[in-house]
Amino acid sequence: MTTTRREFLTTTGRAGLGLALSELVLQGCGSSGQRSQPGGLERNLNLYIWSDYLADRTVPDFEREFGVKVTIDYYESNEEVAAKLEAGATGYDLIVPSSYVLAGLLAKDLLAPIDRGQLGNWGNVAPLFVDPPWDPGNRHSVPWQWGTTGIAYRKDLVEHAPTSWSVFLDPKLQGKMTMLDDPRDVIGAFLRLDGHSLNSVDPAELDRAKARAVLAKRNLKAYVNAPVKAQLIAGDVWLAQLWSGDAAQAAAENPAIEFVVPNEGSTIFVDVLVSPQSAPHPKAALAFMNYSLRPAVGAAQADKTGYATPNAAALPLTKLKTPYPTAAELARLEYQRDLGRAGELWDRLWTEIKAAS
Ligand code: SPD
Repeated sequence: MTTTRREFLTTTGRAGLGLALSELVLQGCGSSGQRSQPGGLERNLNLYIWSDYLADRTVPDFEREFGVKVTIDYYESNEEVAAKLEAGATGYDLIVPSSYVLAGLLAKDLLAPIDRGQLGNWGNVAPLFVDPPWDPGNRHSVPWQWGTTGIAYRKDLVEHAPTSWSVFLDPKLQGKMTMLDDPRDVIGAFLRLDGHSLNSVDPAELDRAKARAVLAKRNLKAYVNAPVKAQLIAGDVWLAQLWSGDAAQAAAENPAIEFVVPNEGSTIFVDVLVSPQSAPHPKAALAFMNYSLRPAVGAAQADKTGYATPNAAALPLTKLKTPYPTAAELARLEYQRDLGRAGELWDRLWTEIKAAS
């Protein structure tokens, strides 16, 4: 893996010493110390990220090259990471929420601005993710990976390939289906089924989506996120609402697993690297952001996780070249947006859906 001169200068403040310097510094100070390296790069980084969202070499290669020890914690939902930060959790240097979560965190002044002049690899970001509505000027976030929400299914077990969110209302598949443990995706799917925006704040539209979700719940085995992969692979679950990359990971283990975006449309999401204001190691966080934008790192990420890369320079290097969506495709895909005050109504409906029998 190569480091550009600009990137190297940014992260170490020195030219020409590279990997050897990192290794020397590590040997000199021990791997757990908090002293910073030459150039001010701290020696630790605390990453809080979705499960199954890292290629095998992403973190070890960063640690070795930059002389930074990375500690990783995992979460399974946007609600989990947002709640933790809003409750005052400190210690994280980087988190990876979906783009719509930013508005709430920014409103509470929980995110640190990024000095993009320090991101030598920024030019690799595809135009679709530059100056986006969720982060004007990309002041606080770096895109990590993007994907869609759809339906993963076992083509050898279900009689008909699903094409609609209405499949979850079909009692023939009772006990063999799951939906995501994610209010935005579950309620959003039933809003789309009725032809509404998955960001609706209209109480009547939301009531109908809730009623459908409650009906569907009778047919579900569970609400579950990433761990459903093993159940699909084993055949305990035949059909699951799932994110594209997790579906691709399952399909890599069992080729009878297919993934479809329903005709009514669905979510397109981008998860983004952001650094909390309270980050104890802000320079290491910035170095990781810049590292993540290298073409080879982006390509390895896409190939391992099945999620698409927002890195235009990485795309040609990927084995599975997921193209950026066309205008026609974007017409039936929606980014989730912050719901503002209607978030409370969504929370109440989700609580009622979860409590329904
Ligand atoms: N295993 C990685 C999962 C990442 C999913 N992010 C999706 C967010 C949808 N709103």
